[in-house]
Amino acid sequence: MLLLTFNVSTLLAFFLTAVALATPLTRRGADDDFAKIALDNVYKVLNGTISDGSNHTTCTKANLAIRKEYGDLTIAEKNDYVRLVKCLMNTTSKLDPKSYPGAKSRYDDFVVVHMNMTPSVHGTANFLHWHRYYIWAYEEALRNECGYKGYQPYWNWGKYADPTTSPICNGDAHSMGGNGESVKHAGNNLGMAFIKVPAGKGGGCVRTGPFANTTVNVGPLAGSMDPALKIPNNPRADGFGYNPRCLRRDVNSYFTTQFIRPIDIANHINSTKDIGAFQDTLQTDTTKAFSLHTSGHYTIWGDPGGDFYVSPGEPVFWLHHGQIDRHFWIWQNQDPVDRVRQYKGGTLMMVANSPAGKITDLQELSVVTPKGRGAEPSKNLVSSTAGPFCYVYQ
Ligand SMILES: *[C@@H]1O[C@H](CO)[C@@H](O)[C@H](O)[C@H]1NC(C)=O
Ligand SMILES: *[C@@H]1O[C@H](CO)[C@@H](O)[C@H](O)[C@H]1NC(C)=O
Ligand SMILES: *[C@@H]1O[C@H](CO)[C@@H](O)[C@H](O)[C@H]1NC(C)=O
Ligand SMILES: *[C@@H]1O[C@H](CO)[C@@H](O)[C@H](O)[C@H]1NC(C)=O
Ligand SMILES: *[C@@H]1O[C@H](CO)[C@@H](O)[C@H](O)[C@H]1NC(C)=O
Ligand SMILES: [Cu+2]
Repeated sequence: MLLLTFNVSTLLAFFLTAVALATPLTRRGADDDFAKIALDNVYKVLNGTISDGSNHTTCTKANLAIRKEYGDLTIAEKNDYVRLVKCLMNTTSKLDPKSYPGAKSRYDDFVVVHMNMTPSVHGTANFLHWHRYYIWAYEEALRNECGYKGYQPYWNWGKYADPTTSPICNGDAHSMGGNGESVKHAGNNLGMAFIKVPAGKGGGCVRTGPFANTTVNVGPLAGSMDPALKIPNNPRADGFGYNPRCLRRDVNSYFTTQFIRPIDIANHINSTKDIGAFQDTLQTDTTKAFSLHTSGHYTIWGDPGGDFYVSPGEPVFWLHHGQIDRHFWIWQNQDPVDRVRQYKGGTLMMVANSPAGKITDLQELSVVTPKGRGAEPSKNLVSSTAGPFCYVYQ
């Protein structure tokens, strides 16, 4: 149900029953219409009007978590989120220091798990399902290990044509930190020789906002910043050595003004009914356009944000992949009966004809597996209101 207006009695009912309902967004584009359809369909799945093929016994409207856009959080909510991400950065690692000398904090544990799993969770059948579990594990770590009371926020790419002035990266006290310091540096072709992505106005260390002077410990492994910046190499070939250096960014509007506008997001949601095509076009750059996934990552760029393996070391990673998960959720829930359980694709990145992924394949999170959980088969990760999950996006 979407509450378009509040009156006194609905507000009272809201507080008395403590049922949090997602509230509609201000419409910015066709992508918001798709988001509304998705939310309405999830409510139908929860009240049994339609079935997405999962068991929703333990997830009800009453205990549903609502993930919000970062800019829609209150100042207190933003401050809480930032404080507890910093808490995770200041909590001791559970990894073996002999194998992972660079992993100093629980936050680093998440980065290491992504580095280890990169080839089996990108361009594969489980890309969206594994990352959904991974983001949820991070939300659980913030809540259970640091006492966060809220839920994982996301970054709606289309909302900010200039991300440097957005509530996420404007560098104020309630942001996720500002752009990097302005330093002279070259852009990068991101592997597409025919497109030279220009350098943005940052490129240096983040010096403003809550993540000013944040230290990155592991990597780089596949950095994409100008070598002239002389970002120190990791002492180990696997990137797990201790390599303390500043968090860098080159927040730019190159992608937000061409490839991840509201219309691009809407068109992608509406482009296919097939999960194979959906996940491929979400990740694959063409001669005409960078994909939504690539565009979000390189809007923040920097080190480690622009590193395919180490990118979760950039705190905005979690907001970007929150939006990737939301995008998947919106697409699935245009037609939950048909789409939620679709599962296609291989098991190894860049390996054409690698063995097909199966919906029973186990998704592992190693040392960042949430308490009381284990490896989960993908079939438990297809619905945001079944298996370990009970959340929707507002
Ligand atoms: C189920 O939820 C949908 C969407 O909010 C609503 O339109 C419908 O009336 C509900 N049906 C029942 C039986 O509760
Ligand atoms: C759904 O899950 C509940 C709680 O785990 C269980 O009691 C019930 O039997 C399940 N229903 C089906 C149809 O599998
Ligand atoms: C947490 O912060 C304290 C005080 O700044 C510091 O001494 C300690 O080393 C930090 N711990 C970790 C695991 O980062
Ligand atoms: C960050 O480090 C720079 C250079 O060492 C220093 O001048 C600045 O005061 C620091 N800023 C914060 C917010 O700690
Ligand atoms: C979605 O695509 C269909 C054609 O497949 C088109 O008729 C419809 O207008 C599109 N909707 C939006 C909102 O773009
Ligand atoms: Cu990833």
